[in-house]
Amino acid sequence: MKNIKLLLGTAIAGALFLTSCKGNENNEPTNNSDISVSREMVAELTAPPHVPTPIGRRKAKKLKVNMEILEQEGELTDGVRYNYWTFGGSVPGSFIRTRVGDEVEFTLSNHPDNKLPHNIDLHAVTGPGGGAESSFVAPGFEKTFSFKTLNPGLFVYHCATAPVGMHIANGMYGLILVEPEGGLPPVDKEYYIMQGDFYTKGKNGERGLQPFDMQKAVDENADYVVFNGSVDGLTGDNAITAKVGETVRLYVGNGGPNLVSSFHVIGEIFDKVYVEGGDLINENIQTTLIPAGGAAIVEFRVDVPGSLVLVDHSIFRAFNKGALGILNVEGEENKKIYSGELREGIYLPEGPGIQSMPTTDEIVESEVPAKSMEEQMKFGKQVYMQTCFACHQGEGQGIANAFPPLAKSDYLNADVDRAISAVVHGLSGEITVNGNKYNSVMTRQMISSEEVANVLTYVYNSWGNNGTVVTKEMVEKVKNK
Ligand code: HEC
Ligand SMILES: [Cu+2]
Repeated sequence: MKNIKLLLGTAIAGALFLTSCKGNENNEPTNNSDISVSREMVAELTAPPHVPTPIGRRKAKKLKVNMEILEQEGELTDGVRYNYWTFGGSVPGSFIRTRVGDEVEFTLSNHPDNKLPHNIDLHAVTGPGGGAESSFVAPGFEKTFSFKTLNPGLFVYHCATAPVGMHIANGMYGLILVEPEGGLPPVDKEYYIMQGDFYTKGKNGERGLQPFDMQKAVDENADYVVFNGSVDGLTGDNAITAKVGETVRLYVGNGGPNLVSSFHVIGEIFDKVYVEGGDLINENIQTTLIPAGGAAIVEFRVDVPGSLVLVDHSIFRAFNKGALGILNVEGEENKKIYSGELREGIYLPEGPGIQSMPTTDEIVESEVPAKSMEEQMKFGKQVYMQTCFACHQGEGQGIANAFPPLAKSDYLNADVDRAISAVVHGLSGEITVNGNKYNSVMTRQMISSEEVANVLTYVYNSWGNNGTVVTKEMVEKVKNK
């Protein structure tokens, strides 16, 4: 009943809107080009997941945007290096925040150390190539062009230098927000997230510096699909945060180059979605589609504490290719809204990070063995955060009645071979850990002997455990039993 009323309300509002539109059919789109600008200011640019200060009530201005292109090596996932091409040194590139009527004076500088010419096509621009033609710039040069923001909304920008797909695949995309007159309604937290697909010569997880693979890109066969430029771009230290009761607004873009995102937050419902980043507001949405080269603004209030999990709900991308992020919500439980423990722990049977391929696939032995205890702890932590974390939790505390603790676990500390076996062969049936019974299944973890040794060494040397050091040889022995 309520819904019908709502629908009717929307229909009536829609009809009104249409008629009012007709009233000024001619001056409606040109309106914003008549907004006069007063004074000049330099735009604040931010790296993801942050966004610049809201526009609020500020008047239209001449807004100077200074963007530097940097080609730089970075980490796509643990041990996997990639030569990123960036707008402003991050993937996605710096967030640009404007309002309708701003006169943007855009200076694009191509760092002298770069190897290639680049340019920028901003979807917020009305003009040839979205600025691409006027901004084409060789290494060691800069170009300035200007445009007026006519349409409010959230827009993608990207490099449009041939081969365009390759420039985008290497990370050359970002978002520009054009706020309406008076600004967007205030919220408590705002974040910047962008999905992208990556194509590497080596297969998923293969270590070393990985060159771009043109054929895989043409075939749309992505090795990685990630948020904010890398597999851990939005997890661990990069996770975003909010407090119970706060309203959260996410500016979500999709750089592609190929894949469309089915953007979803596990454990939340979007109260509002600005569909495709435009004026249309949809309400009570579970998953919103974000096209390659498109964006959406989503808003929700966080009501209960826990870790919300951001995914591309084309779900193998989330669990096997990296399209997974975390929003940590702190605050008081609200049993009226949700009664259980951290619900996403149970929903994520495969773990939050990159998962190895099914058992039919060979386990790739990593080539770079840990050279010291310190390195073993470091590599081990990486494996833990990718593979074990979702079930056994960040501090090894587990989840009551579902996943046993690894912290101070008597089961773990009593028998190292048994612990190795749990990881390499899997574990099922009733076990007792610290006096509590668990009767569940842990599947065989598809990681190399080296990684098993590292992760168990990390576990044994964390959270009050007995300090056992596990070697690759010990793992192989259990494997070959
Ligand atoms: C999909 C969830 C899941 C993942 C991922 C997972 N485990 Fe487990 N783990 C379990 C469950 C469930 C049990 C208990 C199995 C049972 O009831 O027989 C368990 C049991 C264990 C135990 C023995 C019990 C204890 O608490 O000491 C160890 C050790 C262990 N896991 C280590 C790991 C390590 C190391 C990783 C990462 C490489 C990992 N697990 C990944 C679910 C998981
Ligand atoms: Cu480029």
